[in-house]
Amino acid sequence: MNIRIILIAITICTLLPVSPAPAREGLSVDPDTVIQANFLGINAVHHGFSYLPESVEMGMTAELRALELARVKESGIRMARTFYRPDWAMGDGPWLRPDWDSPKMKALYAWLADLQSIGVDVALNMGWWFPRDVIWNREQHLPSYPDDLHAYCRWLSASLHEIIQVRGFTNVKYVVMFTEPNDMHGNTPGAKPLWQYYKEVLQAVNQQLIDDGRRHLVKIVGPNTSQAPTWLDKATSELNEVIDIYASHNYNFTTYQQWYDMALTIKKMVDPTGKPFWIDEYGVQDFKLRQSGQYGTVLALASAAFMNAGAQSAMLWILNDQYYPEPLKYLTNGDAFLDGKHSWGLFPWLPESRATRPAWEAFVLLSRCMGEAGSRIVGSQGLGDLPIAAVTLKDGGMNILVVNGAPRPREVEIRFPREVTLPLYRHGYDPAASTKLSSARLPLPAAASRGLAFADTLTANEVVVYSTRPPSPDDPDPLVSHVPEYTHEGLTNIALHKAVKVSSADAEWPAEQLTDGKRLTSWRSGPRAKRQEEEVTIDLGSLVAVRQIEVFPQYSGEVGQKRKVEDELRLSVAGEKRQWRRLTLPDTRRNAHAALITAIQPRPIRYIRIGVKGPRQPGPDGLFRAGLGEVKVFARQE
Ligand SMILES: [Ca+2]
Repeated sequence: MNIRIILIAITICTLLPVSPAPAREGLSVDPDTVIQANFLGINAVHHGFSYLPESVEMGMTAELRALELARVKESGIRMARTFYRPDWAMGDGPWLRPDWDSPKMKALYAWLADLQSIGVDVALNMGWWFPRDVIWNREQHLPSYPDDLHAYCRWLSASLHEIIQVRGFTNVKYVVMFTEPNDMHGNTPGAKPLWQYYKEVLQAVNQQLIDDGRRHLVKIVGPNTSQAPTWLDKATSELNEVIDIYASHNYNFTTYQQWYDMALTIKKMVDPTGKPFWIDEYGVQDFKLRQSGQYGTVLALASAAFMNAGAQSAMLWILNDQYYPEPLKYLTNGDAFLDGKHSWGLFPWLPESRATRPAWEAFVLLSRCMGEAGSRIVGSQGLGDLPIAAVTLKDGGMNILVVNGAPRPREVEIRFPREVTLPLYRHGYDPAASTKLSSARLPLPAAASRGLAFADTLTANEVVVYSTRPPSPDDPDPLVSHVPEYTHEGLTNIALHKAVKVSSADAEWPAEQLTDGKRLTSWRSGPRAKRQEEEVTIDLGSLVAVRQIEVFPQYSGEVGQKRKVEDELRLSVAGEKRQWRRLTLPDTRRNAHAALITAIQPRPIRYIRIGVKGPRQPGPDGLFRAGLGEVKVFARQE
């Protein structure tokens, strides 16, 4: 141990009050050992969905889209990984001619332009499911379509040409070859082994891009396997000519050591190739943890682990809650997918709430400070429950991350093997505090140590970044997140599974389907000789202060067009005495399935009544039926 440090430690100790102080933990940074010379930062999966019809249906507006973009900028990510599939240009047919001006492609371009305007790069997923997305819109390779593979390669190459060369979205720099391809969705031609087909597809893609003179446009990322390191051995030995960046992931770890071991396994397999690797997804499935401040600490432990293992980038699953497009549009499952919305994000679906979740602020701190163009991850030595990670910046500065993984305060001393410019700014995230982020611009107590060490105290589970760089004047605030004005935070659909009375019903389309939480399942009236109004009444069971009502038309398979609501729907509400009061619904909807959303001043409501007329044209049997997909009623959760 350096004598000077001991002397300083003694001096500081003598100044402290005579209470039993916790032992000081010694951590160190070695700025001369480079672990990753081209760190691309702490990034996220953030899908280019905001302009898609599916998002518009669920309440996305120009104003909220601008807010989403402002959040992406504020988050500090430098790269977003997004879902993209052949159907966006080709619709539902099997390898139809691509329409590069389709509504979904236009939506993608608009989103890419937004990200380009704030300097965020994009890793574009070239299909999601493997091998299914090589044989778009069918589950099976059919002998009648022998050309699947080449159709896929042509689509991929043409996509890059159109997006990057024609439209100018040069921020698309990476293509991600499916997600979790080893999980096998769909089948392979002639029941070929899955790996064999994956290898063929990647080789064919590579050749197509070379033949088209487009290989330089992007780096190819693969094999994106779950349960790291499945397939990495095969990929590194058989596809090293094709893959530029290796990627793998896993979920549900909560300690530094677990995340580190996972990342180290990937590193060990990739190292002999000399190529970089990404942790292309990560997160924890525990819904309650994700809603808590503690999740911010878990993300920091993971980030420190990935950095110390030498990952070039890590991508959180997912930046914000998003509604997925077809074919996940109506998906509900036990993993936070509810009627097409995936709630794994650091902030909720914006039309529902403009709040951010507690861990958002930890992520902002990590992403903003720990990665930027030209930054290098350098060596450090910490403890399993007190990890440290450090980056040196282009301008000679340094940012150091220390995470207290223990639920008690810790005193730390951070040491250097040679004199360095010490960090002067301390940015802390305290998962238990009501104001989680704090920024100190004052010299740390250690400034007197002539650049060899500094000391600090971390609160329980605190995440701290020490930085040499003063907060930029361009930053709206030194890392302190702006939680925009409260709107609908904590609202819950209280109509879920509530009783519904209907004027008539088809036995196969019962009233319960109006409040089962899914847009896709509908109530439908009995058949009528003439078009007439049917009535549905939802009983909330007691008076509730309702803030928003959403009415979903029944699913018809119809697409596109804006529609006038006109006399199709009448919405009224009442208290215990059933004195009905009419509410106004939006007079048009963006397309056939768009929700009709009515925000109201909170008022006690027990009954919601909707009068609904079916289509003007009768069904094939000459009879008229009305229907509705779902009614959601939002109030604050008790
Ligand atoms: Ca339903």
